[in-house]
Amino acid sequence: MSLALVPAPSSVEQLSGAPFRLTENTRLTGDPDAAATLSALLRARTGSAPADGGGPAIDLRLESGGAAESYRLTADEASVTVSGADAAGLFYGVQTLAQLLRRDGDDWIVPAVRIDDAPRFPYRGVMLDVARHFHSVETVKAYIDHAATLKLNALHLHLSDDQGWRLQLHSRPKLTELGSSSAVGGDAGGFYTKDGYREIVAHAASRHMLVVPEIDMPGHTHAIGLAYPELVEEPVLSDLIRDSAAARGEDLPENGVPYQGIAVGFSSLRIYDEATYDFAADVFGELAGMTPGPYLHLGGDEALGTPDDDFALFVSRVSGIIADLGKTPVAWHEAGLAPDLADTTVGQYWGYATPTDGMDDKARAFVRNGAQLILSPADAIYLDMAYPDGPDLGLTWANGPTSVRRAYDWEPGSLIDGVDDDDILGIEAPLWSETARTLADIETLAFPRIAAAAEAGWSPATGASELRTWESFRARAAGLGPLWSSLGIRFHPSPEIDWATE
Ligand code: TNX
Repeated sequence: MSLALVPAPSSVEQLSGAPFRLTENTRLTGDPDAAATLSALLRARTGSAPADGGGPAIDLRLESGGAAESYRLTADEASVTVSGADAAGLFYGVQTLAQLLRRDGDDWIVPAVRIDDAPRFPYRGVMLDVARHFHSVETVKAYIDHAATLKLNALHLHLSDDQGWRLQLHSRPKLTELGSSSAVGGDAGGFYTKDGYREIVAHAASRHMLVVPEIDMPGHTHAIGLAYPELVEEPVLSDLIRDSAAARGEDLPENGVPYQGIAVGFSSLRIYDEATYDFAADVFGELAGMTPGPYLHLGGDEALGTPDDDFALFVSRVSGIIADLGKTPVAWHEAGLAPDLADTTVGQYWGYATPTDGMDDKARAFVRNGAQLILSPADAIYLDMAYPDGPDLGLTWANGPTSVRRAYDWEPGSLIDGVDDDDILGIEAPLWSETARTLADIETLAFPRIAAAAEAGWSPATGASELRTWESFRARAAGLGPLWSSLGIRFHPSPEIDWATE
């Protein structure tokens, strides 16, 4: 029987001996943080957590020397030992242990096993768009908790877009005073206070997750104009924008009026006004001070309202502002060909799994500069795409609805010609929130496809492990249904997977 482990570990050996049996006498020993994490998982899954019994132990310990985020887990009849090379590795070993637990009659057991595991890529992210629909601190914390069970370690927050600005900044108070109250479809907006943002960052850190804040520029900036009209151009309304807005029955964007539609690519900051760069310096400067992680994302996607040369000039300057703050800029792949981009800028590729329209050229340009890429192939791991068989939720622009199988069937090392593992910082599964209003919407769109993304980021390359096939993934994911349910994750019960019921 295959063990329900996702993402697939680098090495799993099932041993022939008897399993470890949890009893009321089981002891948890070792690292207190890891013990607290395990207790919470055990309580959710089994209904109780071991007290301080005198019986066989589950020992959780730090043992330096291994690769970053790696762990080893051994279980037999006598004991379970999880040793992490660092706190993150130990946390991931504990997540694996929770996935191994299964019912045996009235008991809970851990099969006899030896696992050695380490991530393929250092960056394994999810993105949440809190601009199209605002999502509360509590919602974001729940998503962090659930994503971290899959060994994902970065949360990219898309904090601003045409529909709203979502982060309080003392340097620019009008952004939230005037630019935060709207959202798609006339729904309520909202924003994070500085303390709220810090709470998210701290909660993410407690789950070994880094927060990567994004302020999208120079397009996707309509809401900035509600606060600081002098910074923005008039909307550029292409035929496509007019036609699609009419088809959806939406109003066209108009400066000074909150935008509630879902068109993209009409807004732009003023490129030849120094006030724009003062603004970028204020915003990223204040954000740098609140963000312990190394990355600040400057956006750069779909700036269709900004002429190409102006766009190149803008992203070059703003990447320089971020680099001068001592942070590593991240930009969507469109920025790759800008001639004077800060050479540390990480690119985020959002083209298809089979690149079109030269998007791969733009992505390769970051690598030529000497930087790395984050891979987010839209028709595979854009978690906001509809399922072929799901609820009425999600968009379809990326090659139609996205099945779980399509989310799984791509390989980071062969996505973009000339981009090898060394050029890849990692993968990220974005979830844009045009249709996602609630935590349930977010989770239904994300799970189970987020598990396929996690496997692309963590597990050995396709072909390098017998576990890295759709059939294997399908069987392993099936076994996670009961764990996800016990954690309160409202996953889409996709008919592509034969879900275990217990
Ligand atoms: C594209 S791809 C976007 C977002 C939308 C999303 C909807 C990219 C970097 N930007 O502006 O929200 O599609 O799926």
